[in-house]
Amino acid sequence: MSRAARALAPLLLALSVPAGAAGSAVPAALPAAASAPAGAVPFDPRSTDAAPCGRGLPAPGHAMPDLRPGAGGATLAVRQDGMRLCYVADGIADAPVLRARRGGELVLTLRNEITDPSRIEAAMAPGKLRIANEPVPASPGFYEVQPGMHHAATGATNLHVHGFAVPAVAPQDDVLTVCTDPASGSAGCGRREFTYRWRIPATMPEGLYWYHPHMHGEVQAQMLMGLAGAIVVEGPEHDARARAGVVERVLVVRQTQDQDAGRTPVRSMTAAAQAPAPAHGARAVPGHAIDTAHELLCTSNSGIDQISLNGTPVPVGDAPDESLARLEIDAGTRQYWQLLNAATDAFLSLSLQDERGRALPLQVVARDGSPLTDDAGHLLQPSPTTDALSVPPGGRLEFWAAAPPPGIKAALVTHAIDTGCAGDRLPERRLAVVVARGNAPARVTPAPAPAHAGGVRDAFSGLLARKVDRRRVIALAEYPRPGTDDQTDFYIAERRPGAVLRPYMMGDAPAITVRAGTTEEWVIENWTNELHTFHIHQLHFRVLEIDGQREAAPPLLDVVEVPYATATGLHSREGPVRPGRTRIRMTFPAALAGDIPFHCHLVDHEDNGMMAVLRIEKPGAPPRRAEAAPMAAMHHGQ
Ligand SMILES: [Cu+2]
Repeated sequence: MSRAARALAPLLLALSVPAGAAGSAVPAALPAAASAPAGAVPFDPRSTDAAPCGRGLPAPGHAMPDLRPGAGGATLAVRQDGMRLCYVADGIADAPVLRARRGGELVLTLRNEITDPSRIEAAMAPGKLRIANEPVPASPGFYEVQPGMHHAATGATNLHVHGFAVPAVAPQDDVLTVCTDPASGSAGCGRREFTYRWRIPATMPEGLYWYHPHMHGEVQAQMLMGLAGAIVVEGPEHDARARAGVVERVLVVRQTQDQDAGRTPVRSMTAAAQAPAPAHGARAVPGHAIDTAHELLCTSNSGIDQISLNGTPVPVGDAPDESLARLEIDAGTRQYWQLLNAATDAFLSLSLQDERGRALPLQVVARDGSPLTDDAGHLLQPSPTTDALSVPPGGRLEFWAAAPPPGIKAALVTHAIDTGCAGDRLPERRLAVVVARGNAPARVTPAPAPAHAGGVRDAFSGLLARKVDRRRVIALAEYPRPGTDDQTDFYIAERRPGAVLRPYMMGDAPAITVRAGTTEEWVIENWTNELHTFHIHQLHFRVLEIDGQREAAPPLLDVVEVPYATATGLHSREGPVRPGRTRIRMTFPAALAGDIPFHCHLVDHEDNGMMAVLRIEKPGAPPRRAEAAPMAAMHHGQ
């Protein structure tokens, strides 16, 4: 659950969302505005002084243009039009799909043209409560809970390349010290633009990655206002598909609203007062348990947040087909779809369904940029599935979609998801209509064989075969923020005796330090009434188990769900509350040494504290400088 970005609600209709700008100055084949309602402003993504983020909404099914920076790089400007922010390349305000090569360098200059940070603040300022929240009282046996605070929006922005196995060191993926200042307002970053040079390892899998701002405290606001885009790393598999004439589609789900206005806490099933933790002997023991008696309760949230597909709003409930993207596949063929969930907190659970609700098979190829492989790197080629495919915020899914049988109108559907009693409402929605074009052969031609049929080895191959050097338990918790701000404080902390729950602040020292080359197993525990996720920069991990269900083929991911807690009853042997648990294994390559953020990818949670830093130390290397200069100074100065 997150707080309302109420100011954004009226924006929705005016909001064009992501989509791409061409590498040339000409927008790539703007779709006919044929399906735009009469009277609507025609879509024009050209960025002008009068309309810095262009005009109108793209028609459903809009394909985002590509930007393929050459060796000299390209420039991506962040511009603002009132409550909208947009990525502009070559004069086109249509967040481009960045395209790069495996083993190549992606050079991009980010230029901050934000003119009015107060609008970002308006999107994130919490509502006021009539009755103040109380702090979580200190109780023997429980971890101390420190309150969070509001970070005022600065209008500074930066880029994170989500999923890239590149070091968290400037000019690569350093989100802790690199930022750019707005055209007016804060000058805490000391620069208006920054040139990123991401050196994509030859072993990094080709596939779907993405970019978004990572200014702690205002990530959600900047993303809701328009900032997120896809990155496709190309290589031999893409080349083979191109040679075979396969149609590829990049599908970006974004979120344009996060409304929790008027939510009213109600009795929580997991908020039963917890019996004091059993003390070992009579002496006082340091805190060793999570207080669930004071956590965020169940909430009644009447709103359903707006999401979009490639820039056009996804309707809720029955809606005419014309309001949806119409994705056509030549009869008897299949297409390669790369789907990014860039929503700020909406989970997806995807199926292709016919009109009677029967699922048609989809063949998954990759998740989170990683082809499905076993630990040795051999490609797994699971059969096409009719199971719903889960894509949490930040996650990606690449799959083959075959043309539906002749005469069948199918829909790409995201199913309703239970996010827990304090989570957001996520009803079933149709994202797109999917139909065959032309007359069908009864059988669909097979997908081309993978170019790397023998397998692919990346920085994380062999992870499961390694000895586990250390095991940790990481807890997720959340409590209403003390005072009259209608806000929640979020926490991620390693459980050890005497641990303190403290929301992340820019400049905080690393919470965990590991030596390069070591391997760890983490159990992420969710002690709250809502679904969370775990994401770590730079690294992919194997998911071993979720709530006791072992993964038969542990997937290699960079973001994973952590189920909500359940009430077990006061007399249960395991206590009144059992946390949701996700068990993962990670290794820390020396090539990725640096300070690596890990956090929940419901970005409001990250903004409000559910983030920490892991330091990978190179063996024998002198310790890195601990302070994170410009941004730390900026935030602490508030
Ligand atoms: Cu979360």
